[in-house]
Amino acid sequence: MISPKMQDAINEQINAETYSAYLYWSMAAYFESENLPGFARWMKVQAGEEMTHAGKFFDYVNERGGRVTLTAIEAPPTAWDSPLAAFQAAYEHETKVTAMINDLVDLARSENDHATESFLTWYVDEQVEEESSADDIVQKLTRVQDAPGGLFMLDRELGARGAGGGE
Ligand code: OFO
Repeated sequence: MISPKMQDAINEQINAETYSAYLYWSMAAYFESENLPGFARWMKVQAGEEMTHAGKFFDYVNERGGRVTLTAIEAPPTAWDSPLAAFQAAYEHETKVTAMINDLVDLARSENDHATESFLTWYVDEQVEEESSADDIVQKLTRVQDAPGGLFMLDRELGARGAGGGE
């Protein structure tokens, strides 16, 4: 059985992961409004991944005999100054999520909850990928900033996400 403290902390993380999905949906809407459907697709795929992250926590709490409680999701921003600003915000958001996952690991350790510590390993590894994929696009956007047409080429590349074009 999971401790009430650990359960509550994971419930907060379910909220955070759902907020991530909401944030990326909002970024998808922004990219759609900018006529960048490839960027929008990338964000929609990312939002789907975030719901998978929330769902894995949801199932885990239940598996350990805990109780999932859902709380209000904060409204995300709705616009960014540029595609680069949006991806910088995504990268910064992921570094915050990494810190939250690390806090959960610390809590699992202090609770002597080996099962949760082991379960969280997947998220620790996933965050490395989350930060790196957002940062990769920040770097690419920085490079194409002054190149006309570069943004549209990148849009084509990002539009391949989830269509055999890699995650
Ligand atoms: Fe769930 O990894 Fe992003 O936020």
